[in-house]
Amino acid sequence: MTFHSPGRFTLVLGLLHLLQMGQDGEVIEMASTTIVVKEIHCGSCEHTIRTALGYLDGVRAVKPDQARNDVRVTYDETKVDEAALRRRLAEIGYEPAD
Ligand SMILES: [Cu+2]
Repeated sequence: MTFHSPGRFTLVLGLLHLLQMGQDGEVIEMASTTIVVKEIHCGSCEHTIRTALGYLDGVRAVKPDQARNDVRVTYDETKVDEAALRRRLAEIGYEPAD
């Protein structure tokens, strides 16, 4: 499952924000965050996290990292916020660590 197409990104503003052209040409500001969770055991966990967060409206990209026990998420701040991402992670068994 793919949640974004890197070729569509047109501009990177620092490390935290991206501007992306929407299909009708408007500029959507995307936010990114990295959430540390207590443990990501394996590649199957990574898949579960990608799928569960990817179904939330406004989530564009999910990059779980098993080695670092964290999840990098790129999302549309007008549709979803970090609290909702953290709640979803906890619901599926990956409690945020901080
Ligand atoms: Cu696992």
